Amino acid sequence: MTIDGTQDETFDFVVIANRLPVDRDMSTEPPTWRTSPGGLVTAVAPVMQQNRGAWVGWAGATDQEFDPFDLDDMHLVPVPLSSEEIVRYYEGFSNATLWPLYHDLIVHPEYHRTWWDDYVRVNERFAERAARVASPGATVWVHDYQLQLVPALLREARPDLAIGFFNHIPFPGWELFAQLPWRSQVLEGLLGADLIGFQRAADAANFRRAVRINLNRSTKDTAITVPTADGERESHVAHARAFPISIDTEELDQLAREERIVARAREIRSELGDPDVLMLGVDRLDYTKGIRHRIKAFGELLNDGSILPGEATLVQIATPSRERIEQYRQIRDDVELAVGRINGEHSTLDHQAVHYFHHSYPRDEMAAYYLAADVMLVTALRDGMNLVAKEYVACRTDDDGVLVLSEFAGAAEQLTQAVTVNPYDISGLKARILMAVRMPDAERRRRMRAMRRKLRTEDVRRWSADFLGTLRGLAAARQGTAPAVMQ
Ligand code: ADQ
Repeated sequence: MTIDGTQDETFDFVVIANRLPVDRDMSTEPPTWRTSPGGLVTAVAPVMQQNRGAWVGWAGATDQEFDPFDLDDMHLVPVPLSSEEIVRYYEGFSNATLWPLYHDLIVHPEYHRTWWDDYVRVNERFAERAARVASPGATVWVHDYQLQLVPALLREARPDLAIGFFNHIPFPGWELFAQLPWRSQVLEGLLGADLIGFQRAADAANFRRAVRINLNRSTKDTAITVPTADGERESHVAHARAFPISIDTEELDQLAREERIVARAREIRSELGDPDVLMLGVDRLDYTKGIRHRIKAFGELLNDGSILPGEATLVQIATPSRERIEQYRQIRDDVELAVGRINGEHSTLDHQAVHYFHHSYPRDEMAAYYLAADVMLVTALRDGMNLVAKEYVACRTDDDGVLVLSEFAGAAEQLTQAVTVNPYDISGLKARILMAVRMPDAERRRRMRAMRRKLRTEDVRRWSADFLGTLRGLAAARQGTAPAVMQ
């Protein structure tokens, strides 16, 4: 039932994610909804439109309830969250417990029972809303670490559904995951799905190993047999394997070919004083992204004279992120201090060593920056995939540019022609940056062409089609029917 007492409509395809792909525009009277485009929307929008889809998620405003509504061919089902739940479930358990735990403990995860209680409560609310809007036998796709309990809750309420889960961030090795006081509940939550997708094969293997050790269940290849809650009989077989996410390659390629974007890229270079080498970093301002390590390496290259002042400029674009969490305030201070130091030592009136921007840019501007940059620095300490690396390659319509890519980002498994780095090794990082700066023209083009070829086929539509095709096949096998065709 909705707030006004009408019956819920039901849908054959339901996406569940922490956030709805919309923002509330308060400047109009009454306030209106605007879609906020993102990778996930691109991936699932075609499936949504062709299969009568709904999206269940938080609308971004605390302590407010909204009825479901339609926007841009999507049916959106808002899940209300109180400001206290945002503190405990979202900023707390999701982003100060799970996020650091799943990213190699780069900062210490905090374990609080009150945060866990709210995580459970909010997961139950998401599952309950989704169960109400899914039609019989519907396909439901749950996204990310904030909602790991939803698959089992849904299976209990609606065993008829085909349930998929995709984890956008890494899944840690058992030695780290074992710290989580609620580890078995999280594993059981995920195992409610027919298909559990991860970015890398290593993440899926970590998950299956945790299931073997912690739940004492056997696994065979990707399959895990899950008993019913009473342990009596076999409930279903869950599969855990890799589905590396990607980008809308074609759309970015087209965008980067537009004359206005090419002109803007030229303009950016000229506004920066036409440096010989333009290096670029683009990240959410997050301690996992290795921004400090990259700036340190660049600073040392200037200090020891390997790069001459005036030869190279580093542009660091950092999107504000999770600013109410202490460690995020800290990383911002650290980065800004480091940028200030380098500029103090190496900038002149007509040349600035580092340009630092702490804001978001529209897509067009991002494409122009990618096209303008000779060297892209992706130095994450741990990253599920890292779409920035793939976006850079997709925008290089000139087949030029060098990607320096952390071996700890999932993207390194597909973009094998990048210059790979271990960002913890500052001397190694400096050497690889120099290699990128000095790379001969022919080698740059050979590497870039190979990466572009790969992304042309391995794009985000292929990712969602692979995942959903596999999920439907598994669910059909479980029910002993032919797989329903997803368009
Ligand atoms: P994120 O940690 O957010 O995603 P990433 O994959 O790099 O990391 O995606 C960031 C997105 O934000 C990119 O599309 C990028 O263009 C955009 N962006 C970054 N800075 C911006 C700015 N200043 N202005 C405008 N846009 C900006 C999580 C995981 C990743 C995984 C993705 C998808 O942490 O590992 O790749 O989900 O699964």
